[in-house]
Amino acid sequence: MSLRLPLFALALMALAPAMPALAQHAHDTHAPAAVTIGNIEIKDAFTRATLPNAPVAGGFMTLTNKGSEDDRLVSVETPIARQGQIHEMAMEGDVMKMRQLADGLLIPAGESVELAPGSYHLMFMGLIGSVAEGDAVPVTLTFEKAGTITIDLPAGCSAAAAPAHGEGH
Ligand SMILES: [Cu+2]
Repeated sequence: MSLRLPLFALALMALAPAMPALAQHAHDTHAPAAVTIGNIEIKDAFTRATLPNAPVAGGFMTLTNKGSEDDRLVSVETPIARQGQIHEMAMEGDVMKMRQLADGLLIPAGESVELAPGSYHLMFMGLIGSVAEGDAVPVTLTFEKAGTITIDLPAGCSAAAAPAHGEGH
């Protein structure tokens, strides 16, 4: 018992932020609505189902820096792809293109940065297999100051199908 107690306490601490979400959505993926590492809060993370043989998938979420110092998302990794990148959308001439943020994504102190379709996003390059709706895709995010955390991105319907659903994402 004396050995089990600390483990149990640790497990409780790890689960605590997820509990409200689990209570409401006990039937689906274990993705809590928000998780926190250091001063960074990660909210509403999701990915999308891919079509068969799609080379890439995207990752989306809202990152809020609750600290008084700027932080930076510097890298992203996932077992479903050979490489994770951080992308922005930018105008090149009169064409909107995405490009990699080589220095990562700045998350200014006290501000939120939204990663969303058509804006900043995570890009999983060289997909290994495909992502099906309902999958939970583990993604490891590393912040310059807040450190490293692995979260599950629940996979919604594919981009191609999204407009028909009439949802925000
Ligand atoms: Cu991209």
